[in-house]
Amino acid sequence: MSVRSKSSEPSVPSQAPHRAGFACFVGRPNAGKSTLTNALVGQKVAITANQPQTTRHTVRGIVHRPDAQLILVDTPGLHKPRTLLGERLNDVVRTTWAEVDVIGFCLPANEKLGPGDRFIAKELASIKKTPKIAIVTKTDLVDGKTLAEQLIAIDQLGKELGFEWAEIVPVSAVGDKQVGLLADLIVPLLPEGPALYPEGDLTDEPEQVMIAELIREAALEGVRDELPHSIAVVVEEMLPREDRPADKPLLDIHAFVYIERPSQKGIIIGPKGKRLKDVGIKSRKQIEALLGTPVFLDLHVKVAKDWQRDPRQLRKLGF
Ligand SMILES: Nc1nc2c(ncn2[C@@H]2O[C@H](COP(=O)(O)OP(=O)(O)OP(=O)(O)O)[C@@H](O)[C@H]2O)c(=O)[nH]1
Ligand SMILES: [Mg+2]
Repeated sequence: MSVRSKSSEPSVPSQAPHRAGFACFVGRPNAGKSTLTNALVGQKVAITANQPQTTRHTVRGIVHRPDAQLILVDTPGLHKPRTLLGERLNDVVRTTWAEVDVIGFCLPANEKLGPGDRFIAKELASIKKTPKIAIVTKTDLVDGKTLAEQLIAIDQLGKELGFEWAEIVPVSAVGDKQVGLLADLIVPLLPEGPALYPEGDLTDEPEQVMIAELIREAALEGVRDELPHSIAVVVEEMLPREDRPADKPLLDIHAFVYIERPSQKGIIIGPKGKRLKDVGIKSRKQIEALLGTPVFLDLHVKVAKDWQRDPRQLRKLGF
């Protein structure tokens, strides 16, 4: 086992060759993959929420360093699928980990290893050629003893399955602990080569998708049970408002918030439309920060009956 802490941080030799490559974060839903991706990139490229299955497609976040370009591929949480959407998401994760140079398996420090983690670890064990780093997330939530026990359990899990973790690294994305160290440990595992993305690019997400995600993130806040899974957002149109003076532009964005059943409409809209209005205000601020221009956000709620289970609806919603 090689648990790293700051004191054992490897120093990068000045003549080290430039490296560039891909590392994906996998793990159960809610393990902290997207929060860690954002912390490493230094900007929000993936939405996060205290709900499982927040991430629904792979999101690339790009870390630029003098010695390397590290492309992080944040993936949807791997889980037992209950819907066609769930199956599609799991397929996406498996395709991704077959294509990357390093796999980062995220396990929250504050939850004991469970069947879900074992299931993922078992699948990872069959990918022999790719180095696997175990990342213990959310270390700010536990004391030293709990963390130590978790590190030992993870080491043991690798041994049981017949492989050795390349590293076991405890991090806290929220507390900004050992996030830089994690990048230092991944970089030497990347192939030598020139940068793959232009300097300054932090993600390759299309603007329209990022906007839809920011709206979904705002819509997820405070909803419970099945509703988070039922929400999908699509940006239908983005147009600069006509007849505006050049120094006072306004961008009109029309978006639909989809739900699965008419009965969910009232919850999303809220009494007298208040909830939807709040979602609009909150996401508009973030969209304006992202685009650097004032925005008029027009949100409509629409029912797409049982879209998570319907192949045609899934296709329409981009899955
Ligand atoms: N205290 C603490 N909370 C964290 C940390 N990292 C993530 N969280 C919280 O854990 C929850 C889940 O985080 P996400 O980053 O959305 O988790 P995820 O693994 O991407 O989840 P899915 O996309 O659903 O698979 C959010 O409420 C985060 O704020 C951390 O380092 N410390
Ligand atoms: Mg996520």
